[in-house]
Amino acid sequence: MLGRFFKKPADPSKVPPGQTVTDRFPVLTYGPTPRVEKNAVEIRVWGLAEEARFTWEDLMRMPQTTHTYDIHCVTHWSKLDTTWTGVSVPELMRRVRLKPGATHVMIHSYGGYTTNLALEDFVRDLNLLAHTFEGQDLEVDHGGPLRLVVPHLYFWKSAKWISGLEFLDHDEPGFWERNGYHMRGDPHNEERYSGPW
Ligand SMILES: Nc1nc2c(c(=O)[nH]1)N[C@H]1C(S)=C(S)[C@@H](COP(=O)(O)O)O[C@H]1N2
Ligand SMILES: [Mo]
Repeated sequence: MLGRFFKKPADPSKVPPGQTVTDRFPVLTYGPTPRVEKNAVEIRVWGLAEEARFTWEDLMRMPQTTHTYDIHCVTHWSKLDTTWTGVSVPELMRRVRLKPGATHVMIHSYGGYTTNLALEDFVRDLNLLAHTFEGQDLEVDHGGPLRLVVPHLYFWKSAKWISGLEFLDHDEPGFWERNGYHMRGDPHNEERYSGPW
């Protein structure tokens, strides 16, 4: 039987439609890779929240969480059972004072990448500001020292080299969303692209 050639047969109910499971970890970066030292990493908060800055040290002092889950790229690969460690978004958000009316967040990255999320997609226990992948420092190509991981949406929402959170009272497209990707990006509904094209 073919099955015995696969180390770890994928449970098809876990794999969203149109996705193929890979054991590799492709790098998908638009433009140059920014290099930021750990002790230079800061998360700036502005918009509909009291302005704040969280340094690398601040983040390391927060409780750290490890999760294992699947990631799904809009270019049709999925990787199962990836293990990430970092600060959970709700843990960070306990230290952020939102202003009335905030409904969305624009995630900003070193290098200028942006991506938008509704607060209910952002503030979830499984979402991490991750610095560790499979027990090792996150490689710079994969977003090290610090990236967002939002496993329930396509992986372009998981901004690498995260640098800022801009809270908004409306939804706005980020980099890929302005270039035709879906505003939300739920892989189980195949929310890959938006618009009539
Ligand atoms: N800052 C930044 N974050 C980014 C990207 C990027 O180009 N720049 N690419 C996104 C896309 S399209 C994907 S699929 C994932 C890829 O992450 P990986 O390179 O670790 O596989 O990162 C996302 N986060
Ligand atoms: Mo992607």
